[in-house]
Amino acid sequence: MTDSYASSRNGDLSPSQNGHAASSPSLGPNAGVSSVIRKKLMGYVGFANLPNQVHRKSVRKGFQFTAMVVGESGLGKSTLINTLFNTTLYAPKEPLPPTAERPKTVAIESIDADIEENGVRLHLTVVDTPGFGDFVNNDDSWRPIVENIESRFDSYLEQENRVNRQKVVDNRVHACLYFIQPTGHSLKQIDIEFMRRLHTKVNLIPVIAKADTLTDEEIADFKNRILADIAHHHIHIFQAPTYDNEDEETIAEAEEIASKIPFAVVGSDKVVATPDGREVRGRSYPWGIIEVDNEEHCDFVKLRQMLVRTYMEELREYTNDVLYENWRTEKLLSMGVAQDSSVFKEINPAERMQEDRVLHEAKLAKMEAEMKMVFQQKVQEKEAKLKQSEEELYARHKEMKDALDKQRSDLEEKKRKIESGRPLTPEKSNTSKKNRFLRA
Ligand SMILES: Nc1nc2c(ncn2[C@@H]2O[C@H](COP(=O)(O)OP(=O)(O)O)[C@@H](O)[C@H]2O)c(=O)[nH]1
Ligand SMILES: [Mg+2]
Repeated sequence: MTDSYASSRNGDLSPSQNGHAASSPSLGPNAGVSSVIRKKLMGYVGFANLPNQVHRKSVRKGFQFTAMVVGESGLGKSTLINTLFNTTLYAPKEPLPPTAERPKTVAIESIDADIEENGVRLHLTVVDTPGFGDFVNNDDSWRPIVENIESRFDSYLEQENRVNRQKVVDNRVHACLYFIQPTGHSLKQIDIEFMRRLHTKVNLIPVIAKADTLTDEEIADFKNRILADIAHHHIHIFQAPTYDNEDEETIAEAEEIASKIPFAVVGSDKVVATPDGREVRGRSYPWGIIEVDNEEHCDFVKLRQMLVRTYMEELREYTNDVLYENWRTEKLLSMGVAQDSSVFKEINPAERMQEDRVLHEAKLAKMEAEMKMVFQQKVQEKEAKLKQSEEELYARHKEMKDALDKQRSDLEEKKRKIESGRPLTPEKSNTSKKNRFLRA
């Protein structure tokens, strides 16, 4: 399905209005740095053309953007998508006959469209979630949606791990428009549950559906209560980053957009004639006409600016750098593939030293224990040896003592014989020698 539209009013993708390319952090060497030294150049260098280079590349490749719409049926999701991209992405739907078999779960449907405007191509995918919140029990309505978002992450991860990464198709959901019923009260349980489950996986953009059913005052109160609920439940909705090297106009625009969240929107793909003779996209009521492109009437224009003109690139970047990256780390960890965090994370030197010291101490303790063990072993060996030689010594000592005892008894025997006057039997030469000496 290819639709081409080139209205100058909606020139969101035209090169001259391409606000997001110039403010993309991947371009700005100053982005994110708080103390930027501003210098005057002495002549023309040429890098001012950088945004155009990136832009040209993107124009050649085309932009790929995936938006998801979630909300109870009949809140105007399909109508708003048609209004946003000014095409009939969704054909008018015939209401189901009362006898028709109705689906029992949230279905996920996606529609692809190539839209071209002033030579810029946008490959748009819209993921619709019919059935969300339509059942008696909606406790698990969020589940198929989370699964869908994660399976898109899965497919991207799988492509990233391929050897050939030339043709990576990015099917990840870059933004999720969450339609809040215009009750004028506050968020419902199902809204809170959905946002709590999804806010770490997708850029959430809350919108108040069919805002033409509420008065200005009611809308202002409702917005405040919604924001309070969101803050109370620590839900993170998409916030546009701000760069400090931006001009006042851009900053003012960013503030203006931020001040309208949650956007109170009205959708219509019909053109109606106003009493003063203009042809506008809007809804006609007996008491007047509500114009979707009129900022006095609703926040539709601001929502479109955020989604298409100003922050499309930021939404894609945040999806890739934060949401997908967190999911990937968690996934790898759960698979037991521990990422060496020291490679990726910034290192705090004090923490690092502390870690090193603990490691070093553990190593020392281990060495000490080993040395003790070796020492004890050696001592035991030595003791055993000593014991053995002691026994040997003792045996020898006994032997010698026995021999001596025998000699003494022999001598005493001899002495007794001599004293009794019996002649000595010449036994040994040394005794006879001794006797000779004695005689001399
Ligand atoms: N009052 C009002 N009605 C709307 C608006 N947007 C859509 N509708 C109507 O609401 C009905 C359901 O719209 P649809 O886009 O099919 O809702 P979906 O089920 O959320 O996709 C249709 O009759 C629309 O004409 C709106 O902003 N205000
Ligand atoms: Mg629909």
